[in-house]
Amino acid sequence: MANTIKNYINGQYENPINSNWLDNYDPSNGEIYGKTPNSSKEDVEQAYLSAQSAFEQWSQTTLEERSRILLKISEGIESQLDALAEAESKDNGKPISLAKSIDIPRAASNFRFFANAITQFASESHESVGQNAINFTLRQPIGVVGCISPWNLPLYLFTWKIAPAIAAGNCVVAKPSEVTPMTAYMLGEICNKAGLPKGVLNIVHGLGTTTGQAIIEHPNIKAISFTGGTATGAHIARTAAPMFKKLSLELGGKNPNIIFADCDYDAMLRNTIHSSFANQGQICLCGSRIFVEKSIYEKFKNDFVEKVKQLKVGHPAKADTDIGALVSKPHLEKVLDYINIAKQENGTILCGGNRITVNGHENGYYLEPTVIEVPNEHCRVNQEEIFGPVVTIMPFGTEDEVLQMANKVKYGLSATLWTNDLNRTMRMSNQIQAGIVWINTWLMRDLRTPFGGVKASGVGREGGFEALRFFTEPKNVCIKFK
Ligand code: TXE
Repeated sequence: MANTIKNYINGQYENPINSNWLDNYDPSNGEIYGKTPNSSKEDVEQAYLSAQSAFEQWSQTTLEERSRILLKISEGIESQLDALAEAESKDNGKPISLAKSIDIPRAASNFRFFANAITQFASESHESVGQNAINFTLRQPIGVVGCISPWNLPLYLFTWKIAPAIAAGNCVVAKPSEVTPMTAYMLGEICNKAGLPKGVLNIVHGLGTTTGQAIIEHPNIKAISFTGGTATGAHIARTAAPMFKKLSLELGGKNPNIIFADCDYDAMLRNTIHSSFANQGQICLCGSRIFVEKSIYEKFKNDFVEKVKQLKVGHPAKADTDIGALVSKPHLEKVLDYINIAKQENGTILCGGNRITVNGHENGYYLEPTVIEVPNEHCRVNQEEIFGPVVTIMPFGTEDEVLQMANKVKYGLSATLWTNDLNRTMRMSNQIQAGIVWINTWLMRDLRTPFGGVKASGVGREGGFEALRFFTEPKNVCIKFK
């Protein structure tokens, strides 16, 4: 069958040992278009053994050589921009324009960034003055590490973990989401062409409950970097804790987008469309709770809804599509359930709210972009992560009031503020419970910055030297001299 995905172990493509396969769906038309291994414990063990045997040599490879190989992988991704973007769009349902302009270029940037970062990574030294001693810190690779990624930004998030892990000298057992395995599959060949030694990266495909579970339970996989749902993150933490694994958990969000009357209105409106509906709203950073200062609430509501209605929902491969298909049928059903919950909670659907069909692709998972005016901040659609093209809006009176509402959720990933009052930006940035605060912008990323959340949005930070610190163990060495 065409589009058969295989595991990538020790530099080779392999079928799953138990010949267990999953169907791979095309969200744009609901059809099965390929198959993916549902790898067992035995496959994960093969991947682990391959990583383990590559570790000694890879961890001793010079930084210059590691950096050179990572740059080659980055170039390999860039040289296959069109093919990778096409595959990502088909697998995930996202518009091809987005895959081409954001997802795949960012996957290349991840490798380029960590190729450079590792050459600048330094460790501390402490002179024990008056005691004739000096302390310094070795930052040593951990060994074999596990990287598990989700379906919303498939290659983008997969490489965001793998690149720092191997740059720091580790060997990796990685699992992409079983819902979007295609570009991770293609990465294996790119790594071979770039000269990545066999076994440094091993990619196993399959369900979270089988393949993922085998990775997190493996006694010798010493660190897990995970991005996905909060419930899965809690399960991973419970499983890994008795084995004292190092964990980086990047989980869900329910991020506030707070709009004050003094903001640059046009820039805010443009960006708010984007922060609400980019990637069909399936980004953990989307500003899914919109709070608007009372004095401009009615104007914003009218202007925003009018603009949302203009967004074009269409086949992901079409160049003029703004909103493609949701990733899977169960996910579409989950999002539709939340729209029903909103109605039961006396929310007002200002626009959207329905599944729609796209001509010629009647079984695709398409949903209208949806704006819900909520009666209060406590309702479920304002508290729980929906992760689809659905936002809530409500007015607020004062800065204190909106701060309280913004912080009154279990999540704390990101927040966006629209205001030109510098004092207010400082006051609110200090008090808002989030790992990232954007002022007058959204999802502006500098890969050197710490990335992650607080509360139920996760533990640890990715990005820049934070990622290199996560993927290394610090060791203090103290030298006494005479
Ligand atoms: O994610 P899962 P799901 C949120 C979003 C979404 C919800 C559930 O709200 O609706 O999570 O999505 C692997 N051991 N986010 O169910 O299951 C799984 O195979 C090891 C936010 O699709 O968390 C996949 O590779 N691994 C998020 C990865 O975990 C396991 C992005 C993520 O899947 C596992 C995606 C297990 N027991 C969803 N169970 C974000 N933070 O951006 C699953 N997995």
